[in-house]
Amino acid sequence: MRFELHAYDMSPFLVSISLILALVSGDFVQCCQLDPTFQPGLDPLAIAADNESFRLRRRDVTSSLSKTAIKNVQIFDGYRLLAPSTVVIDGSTIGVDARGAQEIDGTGFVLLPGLIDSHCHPENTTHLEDLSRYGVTTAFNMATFIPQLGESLKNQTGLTDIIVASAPASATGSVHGNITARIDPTLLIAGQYEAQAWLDRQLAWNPDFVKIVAENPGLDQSTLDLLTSRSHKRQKKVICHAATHDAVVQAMMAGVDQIHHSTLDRPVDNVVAGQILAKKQIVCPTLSIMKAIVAQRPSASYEAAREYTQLIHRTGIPIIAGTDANLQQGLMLEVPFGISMHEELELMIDAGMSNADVLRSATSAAADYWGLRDRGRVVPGLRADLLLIEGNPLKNIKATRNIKKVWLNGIEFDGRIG
Ligand SMILES: *[C@@H]1O[C@H](CO)[C@@H](O)[C@H](O)[C@H]1NC(C)=O
Ligand SMILES: *[C@@H]1O[C@H](CO)[C@@H](O)[C@H](O)[C@H]1NC(C)=O
Ligand SMILES: *[C@@H]1O[C@H](CO)[C@@H](O)[C@H](O)[C@H]1NC(C)=O
Ligand SMILES: CC(=O)N[C@H]1CO[C@H](CO)[C@@H](O)[C@@H]1O
Ligand SMILES: [Zn+2]
Repeated sequence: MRFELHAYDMSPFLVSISLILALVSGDFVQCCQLDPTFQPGLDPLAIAADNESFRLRRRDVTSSLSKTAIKNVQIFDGYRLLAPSTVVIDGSTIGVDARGAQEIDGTGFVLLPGLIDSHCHPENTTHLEDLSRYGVTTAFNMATFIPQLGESLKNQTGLTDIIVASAPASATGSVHGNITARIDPTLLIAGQYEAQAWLDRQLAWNPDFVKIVAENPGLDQSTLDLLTSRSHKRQKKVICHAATHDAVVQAMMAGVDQIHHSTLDRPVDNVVAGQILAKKQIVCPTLSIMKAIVAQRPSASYEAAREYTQLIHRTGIPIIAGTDANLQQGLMLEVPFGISMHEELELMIDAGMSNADVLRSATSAAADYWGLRDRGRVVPGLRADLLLIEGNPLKNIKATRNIKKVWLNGIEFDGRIG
């Protein structure tokens, strides 16, 4: 590896590096390089404090909550396209009664549930604004090394709703472990005997779910199994990073809830896919970052990732959309926030999914498989997380890029759209 950074430097830069490397386990260790001029040094606690002050400054944004009726609009309700009708945004939820509402003519437009990016790494409020302007109303932050930073992005009024992972569980001496070691070596797991203490420490700050890493060398099967079963006992979902064939098999065997990324070496076979299906596991292929990795490292195979996704879908395993968006100066594997979600939808279609399945994977299916009952569909009573576009995304998925308006929990995004 080329990284020469200072131990214990807790810069958010390192926080991000760790997740990108998250993708380069096993045979792909040399995939990324840093800009040699990069100067680490941002203080994550200062970012957290700033993001908290941003939250306070925006308190008044809630006053922009009002009642709006979008008339004569076609609705993709999370499952299918419905004939034109009226949708009411009443405060922070989708309402029923259009009386007294400001009207918007929705003729020629399609209204969708706000998009859900099931895998990304936002760090500051600019990232939230970028997600918001592209209609991503919920995003899952897939690695939280510093709880204060994770928490500081949650519940920011009028911006993307962020749901946060634990720190990623990784083994001493693994690719991920070596990165974790530079951020906070006390977050490493040296062997199964340390797994319970690691989990207790993470659950103490109450992350929304637990993230673990399957890689070789890495955590052994019994440690992955233990982390998974103990998390389940504490009612936490377990999401596993797996970017190679063998890592996917490990994640399957551990019984995790979701397997993230796609295989960059070779796809799994029908037998493994059948086992993933039988265990009711969910896959999030993150094709956007797989593509970014392959562009850096030609010996990694995008075709393997694509075939893997195709087989997963053909087998009937539920798929949810995620990008692995992250933005860090100096890092060669950047995937921008928000716009990447629209690219991801296109890549999933290229991997054999129908337009309707792809839209579900980014709305209703994502909400269902994450257990979010308050969103993901255009139904009265749910959060008014909505995306108004021009054009029919069931005919041409690129229509999701023609964004007209975005509402986040009932608040219309007031910055530049798209
Ligand atoms: C989210 O923020 C709003 C406005 O600041 C506040 O009223 C609400 O209690 C917060 N909700 C949570 C779950 O923190
Ligand atoms: C992690 O770092 C150790 C010590 O520098 C090194 O021996 C080991 O090869 C590294 N592991 C991987 C998988 O790169
Ligand atoms: C957030 O980080 C990006 C780099 O990814 C930077 O360009 C932007 O200025 C930062 N925003 C804030 C508010 O610090
Ligand atoms: C917009 C805002 O206030 N966000 C803050 C988040 O943290 C960064 C880094 O410290 C600040 O520059 C931003 O001002
Ligand atoms: Zn990631």
